[in-house]
Amino acid sequence: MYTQAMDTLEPEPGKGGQAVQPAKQAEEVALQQRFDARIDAGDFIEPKDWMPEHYRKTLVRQISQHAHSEIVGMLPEGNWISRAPTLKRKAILLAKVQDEGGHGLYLYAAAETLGSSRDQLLAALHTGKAKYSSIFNYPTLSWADMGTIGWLVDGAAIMNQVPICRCSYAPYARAMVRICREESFHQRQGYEALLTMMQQGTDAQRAMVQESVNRWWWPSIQMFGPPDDQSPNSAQSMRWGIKRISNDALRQKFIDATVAQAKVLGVTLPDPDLKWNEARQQHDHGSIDWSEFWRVVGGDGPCNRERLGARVKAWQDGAWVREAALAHASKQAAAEQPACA
Ligand code: FAQ
Repeated sequence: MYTQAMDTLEPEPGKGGQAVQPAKQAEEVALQQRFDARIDAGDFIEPKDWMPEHYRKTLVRQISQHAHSEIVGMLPEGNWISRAPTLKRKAILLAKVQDEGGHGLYLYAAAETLGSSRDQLLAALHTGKAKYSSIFNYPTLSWADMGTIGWLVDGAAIMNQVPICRCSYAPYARAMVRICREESFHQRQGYEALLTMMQQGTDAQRAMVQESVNRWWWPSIQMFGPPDDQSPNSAQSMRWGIKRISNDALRQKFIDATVAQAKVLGVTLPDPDLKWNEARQQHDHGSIDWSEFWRVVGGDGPCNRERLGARVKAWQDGAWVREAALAHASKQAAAEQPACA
């Protein structure tokens, strides 16, 4: 009869399995205890440190989904670069979309430190196995959407991402510090673009801004993920210090901050139940359509197929660049080999 322990641990070659197993198990337990103690003490974990397999997998899942969101997130805005109304707005939008590509690269690099290759991560995106943020499956229908994405989508992204600067996995935390600085610029440029249209624009431009806010409000507050009691990953991720603040608490902070900004802008947030609750010192809000959220996450949003199709095409079209880069790298390596006497 095999015990479960004998099933899971290989005996060391040349040694009696029975004697070695307890030693190995004791070592695993000690490593786990040391890891837990470091997490409890607020230490950062580096790539070469021992970590539980589930911690590694959770990080690869979250960081790669985050990276995918950044590069898929380039698509709805990239769509408007050629139609920006002025050279200034075009330059800002170009820089912003380029920044999102850079964020994707930092994040793929952080995920690679956990032992998954870039090709594996991208294959998971292209085959629909890996998720990316629900928000990027909505279409950009007007120029005002460029301002609203900056204000609401980048605003929600910052609210979610600032706590990740203190994530227990150091390479992710370090990437987030740089990313958050740039996201802050993104949020401001969006707000400023909307403010310009609201304060100096025509009635048609003000109506365009309001219509855009009406479409993006609910998807933006869904970005924080499902309610805490329906979030399967939250408890463990909070325990490990990967997530520092819960989905619902971040969503509430975002709503509270955004109401005041909407007042200054002069737009109405499309939720008749949104009001200040004196007792809670927070805003109450209407119920969120979670069935729509899960539909979009499951692949059936307005633009899911188009977004994934664009990413797959970019990967296929770029094959010659990857091949050329690899050929160049191997030529360089050969040239650097010392010549034989
Ligand atoms: N969309 O148990 P939880 C940006 C999935 S970057 C799609 O709560 P978790 C910059 C979740 O993956 C925006 N799927 O999961 C930009 C899980 O499925 P799985 C991206 C979602 O991981 C701006 C399942 O639901 N930001 O915007 C979503 O603990 C403008 C159960 O959920 C990040 O990725 C969603 N919204 O918490 C770019 C930040 N929400 O994997 C261009 C880092 C949940 O078990 C233009 N990520 N799911 O199959 C996080 O903070 C977390 O992963 C959450 C989800 C909070 C997103």
